[in-house]
Amino acid sequence: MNRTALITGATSGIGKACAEILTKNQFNLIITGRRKNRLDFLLNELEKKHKISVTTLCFDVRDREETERQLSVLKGQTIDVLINNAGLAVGVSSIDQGSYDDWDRMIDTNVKGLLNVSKNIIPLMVNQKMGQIINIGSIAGKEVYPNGNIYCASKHAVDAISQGMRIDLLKHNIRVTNIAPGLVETEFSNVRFYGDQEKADNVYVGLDPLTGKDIAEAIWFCISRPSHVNIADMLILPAAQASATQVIRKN
Ligand code: NDP
Ligand code: 8X3
Repeated sequence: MNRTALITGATSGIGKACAEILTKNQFNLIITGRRKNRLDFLLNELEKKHKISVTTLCFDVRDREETERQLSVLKGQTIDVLINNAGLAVGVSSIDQGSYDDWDRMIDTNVKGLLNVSKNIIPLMVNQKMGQIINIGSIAGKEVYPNGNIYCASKHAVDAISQGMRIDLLKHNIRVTNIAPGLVETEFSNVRFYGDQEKADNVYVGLDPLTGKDIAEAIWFCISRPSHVNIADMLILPAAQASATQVIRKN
């Protein structure tokens, strides 16, 4: 029987690449995001290519009531895997210059949004007596870099939440994995720089960044392990990156 995964933030980047690799491996999917046209497009594309079913749920993970309402349609379904991927960085500012609005967007999406989704899915997994949760953290959850302050704080929170989930859900046979990527070229930097594509492109100039597919393949490795194996934590960097601040660029 096909297994089922729920992926948040599947409309681009890492989440979309996860949707592609999971359907290729015969998973049925529930994909979420705020951009309905992209969700619909992905549904058509994936269902055409593979003999699987895709459900789309369009909502903002920051909206707790709406998240609960949308996810309530899943009651009674088996959810084998939850990929908590939806997230973003907004701005690159020194702590004394940052805006409340940017801080709220990051904390409300990366931390509270992840919790809003998890709170609705974990009870299903507890009932099933099995499950796997993949939280997308970051190298920014392992290190802090200049002007990364609140984004780093939000990803350190994801790292801590992954550890807490692993401890508390042990008795329920729910495996928890924290994935911590370095530089991945997606829409991430475009969002971080408020749509300034030139600034976004500069982040990756002179180096080969990771792709969403690289991260999705690592996630697939975690998901495809036998049930007695849990990959607890994975830091994945481009070969040109040694730490959050150390990269080597070609001239
Ligand atoms: P993208 O911007 O390409 O994708 C982000 C996804 O998150 C989109 O599908 C977006 O969907 C969704 N999303 C953002 N905000 C919300 C929201 N409020 N409600 C619902 N969905 C939301 O970036 P990435 O693929 O790179 O990012 C995915 C994850 O990976 C993030 O958690 C990010 O922090 C993390 N990460 C990224 C790295 C990188 O270098 N790119 C490195 C390390 C971690 P929509 O806009 O349709 O709502
Ligand atoms: C995204 C990677 O280095 O921009 O989490 O924080 S970084």
